[in-house]
Amino acid sequence: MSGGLYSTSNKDFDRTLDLKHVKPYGDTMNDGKVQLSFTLPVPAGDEAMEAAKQLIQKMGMTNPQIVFMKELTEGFTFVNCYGNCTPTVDFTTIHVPKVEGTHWDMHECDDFIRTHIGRPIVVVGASTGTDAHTVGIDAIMNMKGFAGHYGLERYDMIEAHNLGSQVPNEEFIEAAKRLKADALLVSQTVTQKDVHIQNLTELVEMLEAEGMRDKVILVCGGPRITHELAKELGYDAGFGMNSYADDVASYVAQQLALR
Ligand code: B12
Repeated sequence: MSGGLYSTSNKDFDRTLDLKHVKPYGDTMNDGKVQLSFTLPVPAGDEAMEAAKQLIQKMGMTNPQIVFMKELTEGFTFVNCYGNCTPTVDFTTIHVPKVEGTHWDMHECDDFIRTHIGRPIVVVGASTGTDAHTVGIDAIMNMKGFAGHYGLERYDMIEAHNLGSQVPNEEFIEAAKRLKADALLVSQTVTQKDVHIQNLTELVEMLEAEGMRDKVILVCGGPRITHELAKELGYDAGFGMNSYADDVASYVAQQLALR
């Protein structure tokens, strides 16, 4: 096989990969090996191990093995398990909606904004609602950036305002108005009981009520955010894990130029 994603030496070595029936890889193709860990609300001991075994069998796995068990606190047991997954997925039918456009680095983004917009873009970001996680939004906005990608504060042609965490939607909107934001960046990390859905939805409704929704580029991001979810909730784009300042800067600059 020549070129592309599947031209690795492993694939050339093992020709039993069937993209219509993909299952996890442990140490041989199609072995289906899965490692999972969870906590059971029962005391640590043989009965907890047996319960964990039965559970992973009920999850559709064969050859269940409990390889680690520890009492977390009285009445709670943490386990690490291995099992062989039997279901498969058809990789050839998978389609994941993604943010479209050209990806540029910081200098290319600055050049594009200078040439096509002719003024700095105002970006206001925050971790909103009750969410106290700041590391994600800081990774995108702070001067030093994250994983070798400078943050938006470093861009010559982006005026970046990072409002921090636990910013109520009302305050976020007030800041957007005061700063005349072109783009709003919302970070959401906590997804327990779908709190992110409620909070992200509330922001869209409030922006609509203020007549501001169409006047800003609205972007959300976080480890459990997908572009598909963001679009469903009324956002222009969504960025998940492994996204960086240059991804969002490229997107915002191109969108603003289009508008
Ligand atoms: C550090 C941390 C904390 C710190 C936060 C400190 C701080 N100043 O941020 C503290 C200790 C305060 C904390 C508190 C809590 N935490 Co916490 N925390 C974490 C931890 C360990 C790391 C998160 C992190 O910093 N990641 C690193 C950054 C760089 O990654 P990221 O956020 O994914 O960001 C990247 C992308 O997602 C994206 N991105 C993020 N935001 C945005 C925004 C835009 C616009 C764009 C474009 C991109 C983007 O770009 C970033 C760079 O690639 C995670 C576990 C984990 N390992 O992930 C738990 C975790 C997130 N926490 C969790 C929980 C439950 C909590 C608490 C509720 C615990 C509690 N019961 O009190 C509280 C929340 C309090 C609150 N009101 O929010 C859970 C969330 C589970 C869930 N599904 O909701 C996790 C997953 C731990 C777990 N496994 O249970 N936490």
